[in-house]
Amino acid sequence: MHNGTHYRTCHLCEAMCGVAIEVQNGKVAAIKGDDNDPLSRGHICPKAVALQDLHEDPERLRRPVRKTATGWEEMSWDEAFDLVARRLHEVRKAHGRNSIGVYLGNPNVHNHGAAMTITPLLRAIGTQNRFSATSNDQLPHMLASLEIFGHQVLFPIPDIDRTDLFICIGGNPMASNGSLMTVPDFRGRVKELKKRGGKLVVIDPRRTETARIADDFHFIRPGTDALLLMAMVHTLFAENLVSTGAATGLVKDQDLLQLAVLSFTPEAVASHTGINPDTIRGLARQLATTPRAALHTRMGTSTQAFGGTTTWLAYCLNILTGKLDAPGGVMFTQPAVDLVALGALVGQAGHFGNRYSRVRKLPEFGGEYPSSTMADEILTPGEGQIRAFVTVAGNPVLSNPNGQRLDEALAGLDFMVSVDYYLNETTRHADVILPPTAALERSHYDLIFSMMAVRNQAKYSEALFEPAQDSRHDWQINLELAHRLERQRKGGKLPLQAELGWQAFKKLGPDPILDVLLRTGPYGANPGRVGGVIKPVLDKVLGILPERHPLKGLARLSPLNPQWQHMPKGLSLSALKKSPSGVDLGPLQPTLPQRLFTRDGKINLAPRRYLADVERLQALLDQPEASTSLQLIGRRHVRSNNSWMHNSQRLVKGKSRCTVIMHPEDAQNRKLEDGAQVQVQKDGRAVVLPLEVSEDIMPGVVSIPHGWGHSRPGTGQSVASAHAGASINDILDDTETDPVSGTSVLNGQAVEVKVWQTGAQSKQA
Ligand SMILES: Nc1nc2c(c(=O)[nH]1)N[C@H]1C(S)=C(S)[C@@H](COP(=O)(O)OP(=O)(O)OC[C@H]3O[C@@H](n4cnc5c(=O)[nH]c(N)nc54)[C@H](O)[C@@H]3O)O[C@H]1N2
Ligand SMILES: Nc1nc2c(c(=O)[nH]1)N[C@H]1C(S)=C(S)[C@@H](COP(=O)(O)OP(=O)(O)OC[C@H]3O[C@@H](n4cnc5c(=O)[nH]c(N)nc54)[C@H](O)[C@@H]3O)O[C@H]1N2
Ligand code: SF4
Ligand SMILES: [Mo]
Repeated sequence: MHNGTHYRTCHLCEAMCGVAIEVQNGKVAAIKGDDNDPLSRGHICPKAVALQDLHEDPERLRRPVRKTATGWEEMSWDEAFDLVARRLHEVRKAHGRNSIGVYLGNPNVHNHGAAMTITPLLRAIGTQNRFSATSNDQLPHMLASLEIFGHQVLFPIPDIDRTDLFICIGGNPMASNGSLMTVPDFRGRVKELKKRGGKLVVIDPRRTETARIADDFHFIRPGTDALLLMAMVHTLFAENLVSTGAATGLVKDQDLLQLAVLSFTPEAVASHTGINPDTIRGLARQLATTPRAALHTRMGTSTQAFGGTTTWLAYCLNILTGKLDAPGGVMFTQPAVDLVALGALVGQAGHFGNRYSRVRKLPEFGGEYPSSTMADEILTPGEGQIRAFVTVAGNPVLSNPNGQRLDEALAGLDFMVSVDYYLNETTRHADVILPPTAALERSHYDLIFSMMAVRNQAKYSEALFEPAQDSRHDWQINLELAHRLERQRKGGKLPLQAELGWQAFKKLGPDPILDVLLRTGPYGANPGRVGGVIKPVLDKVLGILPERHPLKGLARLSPLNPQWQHMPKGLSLSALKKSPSGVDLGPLQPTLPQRLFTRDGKINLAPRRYLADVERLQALLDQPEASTSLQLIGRRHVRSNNSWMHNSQRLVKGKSRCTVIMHPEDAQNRKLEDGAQVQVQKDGRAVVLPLEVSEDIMPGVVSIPHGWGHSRPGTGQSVASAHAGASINDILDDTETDPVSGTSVLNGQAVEVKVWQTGAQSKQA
């Protein structure tokens, strides 16, 4: 790369901020926000500059390494691929295809090359024992989208730039920069909302950074959001506030929903939630009577005991108040690469419960079992036990509940390979680590987060630096492994046709495919004159075909789709290269009813699996409100990114952020002082960390961030180790899952906190 400014998208979180990276003498000289990026408008957060640290980190692995009796040893790519394919194949041959487990981590969705090549790799491995970060994250949203709209990634996204009321429950976009809502510069957008006379309301067990800029804030007891939302739905029906707007005529089973909420009056749920009945009614009324309003829920409502049901109710509230598909409400996006339509075309709209995990009988979702049962599947002997493991861009020892148990499980495997560029708490168990190129050495296109952006846009970034000598991209690693595994399976040789296919894919890579997807998508090639001739004929043909005919699916995807005729056209890879700051595709547009993928074309308000959970909610109401133990919740900080950006000195410097926050009353009751080292424990597992006493957390609740705990031996991140912190997931129980969705309960588990006594301290006392 020559000296000058390079424009790209920061790939670290979901916000897709445009960055302007200045290069001098072949090195990054400065990283700033790109004012011309149509979505982020110049905004970046403190993590953006760490893109440089990540790139230059001498501890980032650059060559394949294998574990030997005397330590890690570099090896050639060819040797590494051969070894991995051979070992995996041996395990598969000896113990069956399900004896290999796979875990896919979060960064896969920030990497289009990886995302496009993971399917061939999974197919080549052939196992049903697949896991990912999804079940520790957004699974309830995917399930609700599947059940209600018929498609697992058809998410209703808050149209924040036009809303007048934004109700945020269990999300902290001031720290996270948004999730299932790609919203760079949340603060700036809230400022504009307020300038229009709008309001931000936050509901959270902690007075978060987002709560601090809110107009109204309410504490809620962890895990009781479903009760609050039931009572809000109750209020809508009781006060005749239901008005479904654009969804009118499309909604189904509204009466069943009305019946389900009957006994959940605001009075009935007040003491359990900690929110008084008038406030609950007020929230429902405001949502109903503000024409442009959106209710948004995220991690705190998703990864908890009622994650599935809470998320369903949140969807219902937006639908019942006419906010779905309405400007300023929640809307479906129309991305340039329409993975929703594409997914439906290839039969990937989603499925749930098609099979159940071996040990705990938990349901698959989209072909993956809940990650909370990963350790069970490795540790429990019997047919189908996992003996070899593949991790791709994940650190489940820190990100999965009961990380200690998983740590032990991974240590006992016959073979493990990790595609990752850090030697960390998880990859230290690998026999071979295959490190991909650094992010700045590859091109970037946000396939996934463009689907969730608060404004339609498209942006492609070319690689900033030439890949280091003898390095491999993620997509190259995935394809090479897949290819060799397929060959092994076929006894060393593939039929010519298949062999040619693999060679072509490996030669092409993801970008030419991206180009085709862009050209054939909604904003693709201009149909022009040809279209003028073909279109009327095509329309007639399509008119007589049944709704589910593949040709109809194809036409839906083509730029000829009448639904897309008003959209700007001409997107292709080369067009995007000419606009390195990105192309604005306008505000979100109404898309109902075309965008629905349910069989009957309806919006399903009362799917049976949620109705069946109402009984459990009723039981929650019958339990006593208070307990003597504390409820543990998580938190995020703007300078931290899950488990893997802690090797940047700039990000971790200063006071440790890995603390436990507790309300003064609870501290006093336990005779604990601010700054003391305390022990947080559950079922015999414990972590020790400093106490932060604060009024900003609800009494009865404590909070610890995740992704820390870098003190395990044998890792290769010295900065992170020097700022180790402790892992919340070392104490969280992996048997606690939401029965509706299989999602891990990462928020609201009961813990005890007491003073940690070192030898010296106990003598003093
Ligand atoms: N208690 C608790 N646990 C949680 C959460 C919580 O809120 N509380 N949050 C959950 C959520 S939302 C998520 S998404 C998960 C995240 O869980 P994981 O995805 O398991 O963990 P990460 O910390 O994101 O680790 C990412 C790994 O990918 C590597 N990596 C980074 N970029 C690349 C790349 O481009 N290619 C490759 N091959 N590797 C790369 C990093 O080195 C790191 O090892 O954690 C979950 N766990
Ligand atoms: N800086 C930074 N940004 C990130 C990440 C990061 O690690 N660091 N991770 C990225 C990823 S992978 C994701 S998935 C997103 C997540 O994005 P968010 O969901 O916005 O992230 P959190 O900050 O975990 O917000 C969860 C909130 O839920 C609250 N909460 C906990 N339990 C409950 C409950 O029972 N009810 C209610 N109502 N609230 C509850 C917590 O107090 C917290 O404020 O962030 C992304 N962005
Ligand atoms: S908010 Fe920060 S980490 Fe996220 S994309 Fe923007 S600059 Fe990157
Ligand atoms: Mo996540």
